[in-house]
Amino acid sequence: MAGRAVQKRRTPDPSTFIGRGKALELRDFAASVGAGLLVVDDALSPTQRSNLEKTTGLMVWDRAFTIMRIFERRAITAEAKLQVELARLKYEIPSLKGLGHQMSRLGGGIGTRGPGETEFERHRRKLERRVKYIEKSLQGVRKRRDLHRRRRAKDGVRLVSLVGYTNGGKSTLLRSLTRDESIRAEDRLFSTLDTQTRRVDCPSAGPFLMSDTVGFIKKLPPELVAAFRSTLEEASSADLLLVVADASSQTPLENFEVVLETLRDIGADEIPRFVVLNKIDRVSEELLFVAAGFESRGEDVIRVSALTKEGLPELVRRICEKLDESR
Ligand SMILES: Nc1nc2c(ncn2[C@@H]2O[C@H](COP(=O)(O)OP(=O)(O)OP(=O)(O)O)[C@@H](O)[C@H]2O)c(=O)[nH]1
Ligand SMILES: [Mg+2]
Repeated sequence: MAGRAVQKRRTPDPSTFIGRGKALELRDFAASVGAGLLVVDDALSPTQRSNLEKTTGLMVWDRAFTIMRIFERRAITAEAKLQVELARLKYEIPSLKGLGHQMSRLGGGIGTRGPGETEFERHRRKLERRVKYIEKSLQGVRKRRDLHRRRRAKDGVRLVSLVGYTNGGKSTLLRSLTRDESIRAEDRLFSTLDTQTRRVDCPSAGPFLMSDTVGFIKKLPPELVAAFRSTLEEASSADLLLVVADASSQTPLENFEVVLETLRDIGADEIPRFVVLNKIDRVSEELLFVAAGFESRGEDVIRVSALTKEGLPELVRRICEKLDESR
């Protein structure tokens, strides 16, 4: 990153969001350090984005687009790829509308439709057909998943879902519990976009399934939430949720709020849950404080380190106990 700027305004500038003066300042700064991309940590309208690009001469990404680009790079399975593409199309089509408006104005005047507009209309229709196609394929995936879910319920297999803010350690936890090295866990945002399910054995009772899925983040673009809905909804059919919280985060309770909001959104906030306070190997005194914060909200906290495996036997014991209780 070449630099960072903060703009304080009472209201965003309708035409450039940050204001023309600030935009020119950024243009000069970018030129002096050789930067080519401006990332804005908020939502821009298509007009603001294009005006900012014109004024600064930089490529401009807003928060939604940036998160989408990260998702795009992380998507591995066909389903995740389709979901990201759908989100991107839904994000781009409205901005094309703005463009079409400009084009028709340019070509208009004599009462004929400009050649630009027809070209644009064709392009937009093509994108809209693609949206329809993707939505249909995703529906198929959802149906198959429903079928699995019903079969699982019929066979009495219990499901525990890992949820939580991105980078909290969900995948690491699943990897440690199952000793499955093929599960990817990395120090970056949205390392997991797909659902992965593994079997975990209870010491005394039968096994249960544990599934890991996409992490949550604040101000996730609505296009992405919509596209990843079926993946997020996996958690709503669980018998027990493990909300993984990073004890070493600067804002564990704020992140937890975001997670709760998402859980409410997908109808999973009434499912029994534990807060798994992870990464305790990275904190000392503060831990008491963070744990107390969760406990004062009535949460059942279990402290672990997915990395050093401290607390994991206790976690499994508590999970099995809970599943047994609710049987
Ligand atoms: N020190 C420490 N690091 C951990 C622990 N658990 C996970 N990490 C690290 O935290 C980072 C994120 O871990 P992941 O397991 O990928 O996190 P995640 O919740 O699956 O993240 P997303 O898939 O992006 O939602 C990795 O660099 C892990 O090595 C832990 O208990 N202690
Ligand atoms: Mg993960």
